[in-house]
Amino acid sequence: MSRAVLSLGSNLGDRTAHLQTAVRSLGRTVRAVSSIYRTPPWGGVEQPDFYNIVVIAEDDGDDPLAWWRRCQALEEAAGRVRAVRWGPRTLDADVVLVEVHGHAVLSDDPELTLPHPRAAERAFVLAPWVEVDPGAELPGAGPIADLLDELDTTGIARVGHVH
Ligand code: PH2
Ligand code: MG
Ligand code: MG
Repeated sequence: MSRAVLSLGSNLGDRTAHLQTAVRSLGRTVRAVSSIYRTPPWGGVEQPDFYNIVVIAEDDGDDPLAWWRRCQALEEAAGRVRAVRWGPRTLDADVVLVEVHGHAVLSDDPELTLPHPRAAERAFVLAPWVEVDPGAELPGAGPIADLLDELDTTGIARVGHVH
């Protein structure tokens, strides 16, 4: 049994539709979906605003890499092209945290580092995550609500829902 916190983002094409399709593809694993947040681009590349959500999902397996493979498949299905690091994309699907049998997985596997090494610095991850799991903690960093308090949330706004 494993539980994953996934961060999905889109800033090319129909951003809502890309998020919607991804959530549908996750199907019966989905336990919670945040509102859609419009977020200014993080990371220094000039590009359109992102739409971001956080999804909490569960499955019966205990392989954290299964979540990474699912995320890769979602990006491929959205026709993602890898051009610029931290640049524009139809869909980015990141695994933020995985718990197996209730315990957070810590991993420095270069393919899937867990928890996500930059989650604590990213209001576009923490704001939607706090909405769906306000008491959550990021191992090694602390309660996500406290982490979010430390960040600049200027320009972040809830703009809708995935249906
Ligand atoms: N994803 C990035 C780079 N910058 N900025 C926002 N606001 N949202 C994202 O999802 C995002 C980003 C690359 O993963
Ligand atoms: Mg990302
Ligand atoms: Mg990614």
